[in-house]
Amino acid sequence: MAVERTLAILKPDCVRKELIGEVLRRIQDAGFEVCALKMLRMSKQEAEGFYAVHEGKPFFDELTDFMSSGPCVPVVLEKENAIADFRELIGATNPEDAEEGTIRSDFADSIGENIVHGSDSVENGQNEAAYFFPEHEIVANRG
Ligand code: FUP
Repeated sequence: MAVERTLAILKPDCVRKELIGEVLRRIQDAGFEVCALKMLRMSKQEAEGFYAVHEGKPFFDELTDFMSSGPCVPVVLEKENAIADFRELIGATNPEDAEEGTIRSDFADSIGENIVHGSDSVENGQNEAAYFFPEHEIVANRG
């Protein structure tokens, strides 16, 4: 299986609930390699850019308000089969539908405030990582 890159974002609710350490622990325990991370607060405009694919949807304004409401922690992760494995680890978008034991099932309050983002394709994993990090800040330690 190929090593893939995914972008996780520990969202503002994750930071507010003081769950950064807990969520990163779960991610590392699941075998993901942390290749870049930082804390920042997105402007409304940056959040709109990140979620441009959802522009025009009824939840777009609320989503981008929430994502710019406080600091978040973007994290570049690598692992074999990272895209699918990470989405399995975090669970369904709506925590009510998320499998027991997943991060969203355990920690998220609602579909809008669901603790963590994960890329949904290999192409988006690359593009979303580049939204936050220049390539020279993404460091893999394998081998
Ligand atoms: P996911 O890939 O699981 O993060 O989900 P989507 O890309 O479909 O949605 C991105 C974000 O939009 C979700 F994390 C939360 C928000 N959203 C809503 O608030 N309501 C919806 O009905 C769908 C998504």
